[in-house]
Amino acid sequence: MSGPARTDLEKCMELLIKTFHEHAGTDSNSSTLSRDELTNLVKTQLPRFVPKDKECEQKFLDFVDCSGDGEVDFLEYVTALACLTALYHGAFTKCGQKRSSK
Ligand SMILES: [Ca+2]
Repeated sequence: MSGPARTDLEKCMELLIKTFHEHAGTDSNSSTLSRDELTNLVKTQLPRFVPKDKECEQKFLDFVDCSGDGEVDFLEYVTALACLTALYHGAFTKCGQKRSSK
């Protein structure tokens, strides 16, 4: 792609897409993440968000797989990441407020 250099946010978007396809392509269906592929993606790419126990892991997987079909498509993946980013932003902002109020 020509034109101006990619911004950090554009690079971030490309990384989201690349990460999805790298993990979705490890079984016969490369257009969705199976539960195993999603679990592997979270453990390798989002270690801070790995559920603490099997029950939490199941709830997390159910949350990401909105349609409940056992597969996570790209829209479900980016929606879950947007939600996690919002939570992370909230925690990050609270930490910043605590630091600046001292
Ligand atoms: Ca797959």
